[in-house]
Amino acid sequence: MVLGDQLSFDLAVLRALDPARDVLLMAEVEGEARYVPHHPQKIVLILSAMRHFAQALRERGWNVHYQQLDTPGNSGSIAGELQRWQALLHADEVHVTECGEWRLEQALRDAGLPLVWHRDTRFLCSREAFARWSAGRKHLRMEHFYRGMRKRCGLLLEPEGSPAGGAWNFDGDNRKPLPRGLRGPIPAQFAHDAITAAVVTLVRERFADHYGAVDTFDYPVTHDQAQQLWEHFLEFSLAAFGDYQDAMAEGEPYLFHARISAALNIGLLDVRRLCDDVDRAWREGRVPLNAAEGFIRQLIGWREFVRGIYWLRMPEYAALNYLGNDRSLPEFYWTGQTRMRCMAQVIDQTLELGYAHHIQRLMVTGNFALLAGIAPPAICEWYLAVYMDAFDWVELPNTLGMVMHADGGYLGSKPYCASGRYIQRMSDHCKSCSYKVEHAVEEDACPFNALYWHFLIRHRQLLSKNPRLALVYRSLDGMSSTRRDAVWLRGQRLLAHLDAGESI
Ligand code: FAD
Ligand code: DLZ
Ligand code: SF4
Repeated sequence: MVLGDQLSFDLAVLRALDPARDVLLMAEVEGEARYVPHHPQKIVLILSAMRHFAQALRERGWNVHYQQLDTPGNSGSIAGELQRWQALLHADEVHVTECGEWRLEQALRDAGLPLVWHRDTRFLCSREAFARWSAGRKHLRMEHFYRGMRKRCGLLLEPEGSPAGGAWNFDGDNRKPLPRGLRGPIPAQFAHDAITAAVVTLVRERFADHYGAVDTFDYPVTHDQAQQLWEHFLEFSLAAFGDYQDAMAEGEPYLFHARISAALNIGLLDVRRLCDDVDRAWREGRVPLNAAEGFIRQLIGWREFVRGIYWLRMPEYAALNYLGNDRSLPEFYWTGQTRMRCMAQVIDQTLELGYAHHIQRLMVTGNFALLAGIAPPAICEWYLAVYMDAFDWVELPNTLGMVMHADGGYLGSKPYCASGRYIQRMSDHCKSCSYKVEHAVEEDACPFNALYWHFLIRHRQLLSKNPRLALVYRSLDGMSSTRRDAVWLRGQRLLAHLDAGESI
């Protein structure tokens, strides 16, 4: 079996099997598109990339049984297709590579098939290696994991093994707001060929009930196209990636970000090659160290770290709710209909492109969900549905752990809560917002401000002992009681609007 996010020529099952003897199964199934309401472009990406990959495998001599979504008899689920084909082919063994999602892996284990599992070697740290690394540690910190990975992979090291530039992490240099007038490069775009055009038509007809635009799809669907996207990033964006990694700007969805996560997560790019290219670009003096280090940290640090945590802690991880949140997700997350300019900008581009960069996800839509006390399963479902790159192994720890602090600080040492001031510093959204970022309690006050204080007040018992929040609790305590009551009341009013199903 080759799943829709396993489109790599060096996938473990492909290496283990024999094209002269074995049969490959690839299946488009309704169930994978509907278990959350995936963005229509994400469905287009997976189905089009699967069809291209099947074609490429056949050209390499494989016998591929490819089930299209509308093939008669399609059972609608991966497990169902495997059962059907195992019976039809009288297959003695069914070989599968570790799944990206616990849900699917469990469904396959429960399907009564003669499964032979293969490790997903496309990741640099196996599930077992991560479990060994984490054993005996009370708190898992990305920075410690990352240093080990840098050494193991030999990236950005001086000849004697010390970190290039004398430090492991240059994050402090990577927080610059965008200077006025600077814009990101024109993004690489990929036109629809006949396969993609057919899939777009299919998805438009079948998934009209899902949120998000379909016609704006311009993602790479083959390995060659993904490589072009990557080279475009290396040439035009990587040098500025570090400096403006946290910046946000009106009308600039990508800035200097790579936009490679979707292609990487479905197997069209290889993480080790990406890191080697970036290491080389730095050694050849084409990009500064803070850019190269910042980028490599995301890939061998955060990406591998969150995957490790996912497999270490599933399935109980998904049920954690440290802060006891129970609020439903406001409707405007699906429509962008809110007066908050920053939220509207991120949600609109998400519906249009299936993309938002990390700081938009963390500090705008994520921060709002944290401050407003949204129930973790509701916000996790949203992130899993709307982003092109979203798979449970990477989405869940980022949302539940990093954004919502629902694991009580297992993944990150403090919640990334912030007032409107952070968004004002890192973006130009506040200038065109109908709320005033300088105000906290008035009717026109930025909702992030009162909600920020409301969040800190209502979770004082759980959060005030965190040394990384000591400063903010000191400023809360320094507030006059009249002011504190006023921000609390404004926060209460905003939350009441949300509970009444009203937009703010
Ligand atoms: P760049 O900014 O150019 O970064 C380069 C690469 O680093 C990314 O392509 C990605 O592979 C990796 N990376 C960066 N940050 C992270 C991270 N925190 N975790 C894992 N990998 C990272 N990323 C996903 O791939 N899938 C998701 O479902 C996903 N959900 C997220 C949900 C939330 C709430 C948050 C805060 C972050 C999430 N991320 C997710 C991480 C990050 O936002 C995206 O990887 C990134 O925005 C993708 O865009 P890019 O390729 O332009 O990334
Ligand atoms: C996301 C997705 C979608 C929309 N459709 C399919 C599909 O039709 N067939 C398939 O094999 N995979 C699909 N996928 C990817 C799976 O959801 C993914 O393999 C699991 O989430 C496990 O990572
Ligand atoms: Fe966002 Fe507040 Fe700024 Fe408006 S004023 S854009 S709501 S941070």
